[in-house]
Amino acid sequence: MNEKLQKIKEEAIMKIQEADTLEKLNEIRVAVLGKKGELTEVLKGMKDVAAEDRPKVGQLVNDTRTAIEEKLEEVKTMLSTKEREAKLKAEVIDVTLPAKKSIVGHKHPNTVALEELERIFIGMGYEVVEGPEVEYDYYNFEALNIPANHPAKDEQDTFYINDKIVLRTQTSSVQVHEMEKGKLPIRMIAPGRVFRADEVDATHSPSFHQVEGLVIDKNVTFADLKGTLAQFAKELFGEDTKVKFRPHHFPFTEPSAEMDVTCFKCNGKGCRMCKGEGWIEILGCGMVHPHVLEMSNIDPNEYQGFAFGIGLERIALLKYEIDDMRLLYENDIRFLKQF
Ligand code: 2NL
Repeated sequence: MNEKLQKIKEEAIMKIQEADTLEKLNEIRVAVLGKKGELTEVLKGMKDVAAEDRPKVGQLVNDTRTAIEEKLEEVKTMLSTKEREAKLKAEVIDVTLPAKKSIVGHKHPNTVALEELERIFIGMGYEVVEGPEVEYDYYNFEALNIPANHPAKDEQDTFYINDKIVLRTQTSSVQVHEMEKGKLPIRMIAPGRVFRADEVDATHSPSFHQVEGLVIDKNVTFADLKGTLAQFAKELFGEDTKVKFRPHHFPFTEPSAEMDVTCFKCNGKGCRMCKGEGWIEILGCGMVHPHVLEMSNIDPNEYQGFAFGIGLERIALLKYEIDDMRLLYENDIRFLKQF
C-alpha cells in the first residue's frame, strides 16, 4: 500500500511539474484527486485493509493528498502569474500611436456671417433681440405702415396661417414689439428666419434669414444712419470700402435708400463679382416713418430713428463667393467643409 501511494505521489508530482498551462494542471487534479481519481480509488479500497492498519493507512493517504495538493497550488500560482504576465504583454497599449480623429462639425456659412454681423453691431452698442417666426398680420405688416392692399401682402408672396396670422416676411416684427415696450432709446438688431412664398432658384428660397437693425433716440438723423452703415461696411468688407446710397422706397421708412459697397474683389474697378459695376448692393435702409413711430406710441416730434435690413444669405454668398443660394440649404458636407 505504502509503495502504491508513494508511486501515485511521485508520478503526480512529476506530471504537475511538467504542466505548462492551468488547463493541464486541472486535468491532472481530476485524474488524481477527482471522484474517479487514482487516490480516490485507493481510498475506496480501505474496506479491504485490516481494521488495525486503517488509521495508519488513512494517515498515509491524507499525507499523499496534502503533498499533491500543495504541489498543485504551488504550480498553479506560478502558472497564473506567468499567464497574467503574458496577457499584459500582449495587451500593451502604445500611447504614442496617433489617435483616431473624431469628426467634428463646424459652423454653417450663415452662422459665420451672422456671428460676424453680431460682433460688429454689439461693438457699436447694439443689443441682439430675437422673436417669433409666426406673427400676427399686425406686427408683420400693419404696424410697419404696409397697407392692406400692398402687393407684399398677397397670398402669392406671404404664407398665411389664417387671415390674422402669417409666417413673418421680415424680422421688423421683433422691432415693433421692442418699440411697443416703450423703453427708449433703442439700439438693436433682430436676426432670424423669415418666409416668403418664392420659387427656389439661385437667389431665392421660401425661407431665408435677415438681420434688421433699429435705432431710436432723440436727434437721430440720416447722417447717423450713413455714418453707422459706412462703419459697418468697413468692418465687414475692409477698411478701404466705400459706400453709396441710392434713393428707394419702403413703406416703413421715409426717406428710404439702398446702400451699395465698393466691390471688395476689384476695389471698384469692375469685375465678374460685381458684374462690371464696381458696386455691390448690400442692404436697404431709411429713417423710420413717423407713422410707424406713432403706431407704437412713440412721439415723432421727440424721437426719431433709422432702420435697415440685411439679407444674411446674400452676405454669406458674397463673402465666400458662392454663386448659388441652394448650396446653403443642401447640407452637403463636402460643400460645407470648405468654409
Ligand atoms: C429690405 C431692407 C429694411 C427696415 C428694413 C424697419 C423696421 C422698423 C421700422 C422701420 Cl421697426 N424700418 N426696417 C427699414 C428699411 C429697410 O429692409 O431690403 N427689406 C426688404
